Amino acid sequence: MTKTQTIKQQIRTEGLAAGFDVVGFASPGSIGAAGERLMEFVALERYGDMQWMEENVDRRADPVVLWPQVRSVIMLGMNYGTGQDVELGKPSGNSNISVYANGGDYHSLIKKRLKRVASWLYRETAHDVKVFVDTAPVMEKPLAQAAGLGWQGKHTNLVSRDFGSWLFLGEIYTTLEIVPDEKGKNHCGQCQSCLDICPTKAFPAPYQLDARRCISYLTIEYKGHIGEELRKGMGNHIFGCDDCLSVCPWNKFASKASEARFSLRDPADNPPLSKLLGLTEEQFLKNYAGSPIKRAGYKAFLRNCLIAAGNSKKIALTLFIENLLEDEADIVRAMAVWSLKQCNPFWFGKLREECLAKETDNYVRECWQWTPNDLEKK
Ligand code: B12
Ligand code: SF4
Ligand code: SF4
Repeated sequence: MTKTQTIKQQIRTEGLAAGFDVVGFASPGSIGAAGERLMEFVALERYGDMQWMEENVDRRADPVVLWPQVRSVIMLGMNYGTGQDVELGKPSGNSNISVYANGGDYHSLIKKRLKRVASWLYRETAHDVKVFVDTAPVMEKPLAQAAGLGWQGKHTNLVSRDFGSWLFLGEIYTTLEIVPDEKGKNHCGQCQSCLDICPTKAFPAPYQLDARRCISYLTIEYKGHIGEELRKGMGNHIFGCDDCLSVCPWNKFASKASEARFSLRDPADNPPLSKLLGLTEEQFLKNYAGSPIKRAGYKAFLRNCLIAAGNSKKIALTLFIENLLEDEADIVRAMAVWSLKQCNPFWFGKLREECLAKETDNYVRECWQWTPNDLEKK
């Protein structure tokens, strides 16, 4: 056994002891065409409002440009599976919240654990280390595939034979030379369930995602008005979306996460929209302190709930929607108007003149437009 193989086994043991479920090793130059594909993604502006994606593209595209001294990348994955089928989005009076938001913020947990492994490695070998998770300019999925953790499926996320779609990724860059693992082989075959299920048609082609149409982007990252053509597909998704992940046949091998902090919330407990639409900002901040849901921000969260309410077409939500017609944020007012039109077109017609007289925002005014047919739709 060579010296690097011994240290490799020790790192794996440390990674598992720190709470990761899988550990693999890649050479920094092993992500092939991924860098060029990232450039294409940026050139086509598929990142939407995530401006940071067009910055540091060179550094993202190649780990060596990010850190010239790096010799190996240690990829670590943490299972966040629920051990049960994940509900798809649908029109409903209850919300649908992504599985990844079932627990506390995974960034801080993973970062803490990465630091534990990295400081051990530094103490053991005196080689430099850097840790990254998610937001750093690192192409985590191609690196994870290069490190043998799985493969990038047609939905673009990493699929694992052992954990299905439910792995969070984090990585340690080091100046230590480590023999890389074998690259993960693609096992998608003829399947294209993830592409077919996407309710907003966010995949222009297999392995490519247009974030601007992805519900995950729309409900978490995007803070503006959501286009009418996308609203129906959002169903009851109010934070993130797992539809393409949950239909993957490889989930049959997935297991429940051992990490209790990933299952603080019962996945079947999707709060009714009536409750969420009535939250004050203070309650929102208190309810979701330490949860990724806070990332959406209060006003965008209300906007998402209003779209879900509109899709439900439930007349019983009228009062909750009406209360938001005079909200100070135009993204909330606009979706309250749209939602009211879906749930109670008669009441929409009644309030229209009075509200239009007070409304100064052009987009919200447009939302108040209607034809007599709108009243007959219900
Ligand atoms: C930006 C981002 C998003 C954006 C864009 C997602 C995307 N697919 O690009 C949005 C907000 C939409 C998003 C959503 C989600 N995200 Co996100 N996101 C990221 C982030 C920060 C960067 C990803 C990136 O660089 N995208 C740019 C594109 C160009 O990269 P790419 O998908 O790898 O593109 C590849 C393909 O297009 C491919 N390709 C193109 N043509 C072809 C042709 C062939 C033949 C092949 C093989 C490949 C191929 O090559 C490109 C390079 O690899 C990463 C963290 C990180 N630093 O990597 C997390 C990350 C990808 N997200 C993650 C998660 C969990 C999610 C969600 C599931 C959350 C949710 N439930 O709502 C959804 C899933 C949506 C989806 N289907 O991708 C996890 C995924 C874990 C995993 N197992 O893969 C990551 C890795 C975070 C983490 N540390 O765990 N996310
Ligand atoms: S997360 Fe939802 S909206 Fe985004 S690509 Fe997957 S199925 Fe489509
Ligand atoms: S659903 Fe099918 S095509 Fe999509 S990632 Fe899973 S195996 Fe691949």
